[in-house]
Amino acid sequence: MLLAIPVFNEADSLEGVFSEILDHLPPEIQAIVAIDDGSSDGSAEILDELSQKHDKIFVRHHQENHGYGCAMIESMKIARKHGYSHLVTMDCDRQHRPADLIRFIQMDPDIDVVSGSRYLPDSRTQGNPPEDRVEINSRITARLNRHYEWSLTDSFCGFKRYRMENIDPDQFKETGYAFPMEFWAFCRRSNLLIQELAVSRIYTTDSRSFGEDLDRRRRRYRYYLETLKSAEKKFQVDPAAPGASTDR
Ligand SMILES: Nc1nc2c(ncn2[C@@H]2O[C@H](COP(=O)(O)OP(=O)(O)OP(=O)(O)O)[C@@H](O)[C@H]2O)c(=O)[nH]1
Ligand SMILES: [Mg+2]
Repeated sequence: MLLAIPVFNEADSLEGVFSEILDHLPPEIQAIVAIDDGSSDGSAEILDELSQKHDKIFVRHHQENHGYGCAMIESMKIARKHGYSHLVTMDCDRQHRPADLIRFIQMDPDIDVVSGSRYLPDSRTQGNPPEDRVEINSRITARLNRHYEWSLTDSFCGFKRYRMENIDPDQFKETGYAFPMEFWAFCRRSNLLIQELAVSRIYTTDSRSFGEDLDRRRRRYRYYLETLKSAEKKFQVDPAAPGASTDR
């Protein structure tokens, strides 16, 4: 199993997060790859040092920032190329608990996508997410559930386990934060088996807030929805369920 960690300007978190990962590293995880995406805050150097010290840690550097989705696609390509059956992805901004890694690994290996959820009754909470995050997530999640007859509770969690056999990374083109939209449309088209797993919801700082500006919130929602709709077209997903025309 491969663990991939997208990194963009996380110098303050990296040492702490990696030391916790190494403390909790299940033996099933054979390698850890960090995708440093043009960080300019010293993250690149910290990652290089970590990889020099630990055999299991590898780093890919991008000279320029290509986006979160690009790092996800690249991680999948690495997993495929090196023959890993499963890929786990985890953020390194202290919002995911390395102690939860083992729980992803213990899930039935035949599940195609084990998707972390911060909104299940068993999800432990620490701090409160910005209200716009909750709103956008719940609207998009409801839209997916309505059209696909799913029962997801969190469609934007980056803590996931992918079984690579049925996932072809060449199918994906979305390089930004809307990557999960393209991925869910693909899951639906390919009828993948998805199961959520309760993970912690940790928001101890609001410095990441995109702001409360309604226009920006609406723009972000539209960007997610448009990405989802164009992925549905590309993958010929039939959004036949009632309510399809009510989205704005
Ligand atoms: N490779 C890469 N990683 C990124 C990029 N943007 C963010 N990341 C990493 O992806 C993870 C999630 O990014 P966040 O910006 O925290 O996204 P989020 O957790 O969905 O949003 P918040 O709720 O604001 O925390 C972190 O580990 C980031 O360092 C990017 O452009 N490229
Ligand atoms: Mg985050």
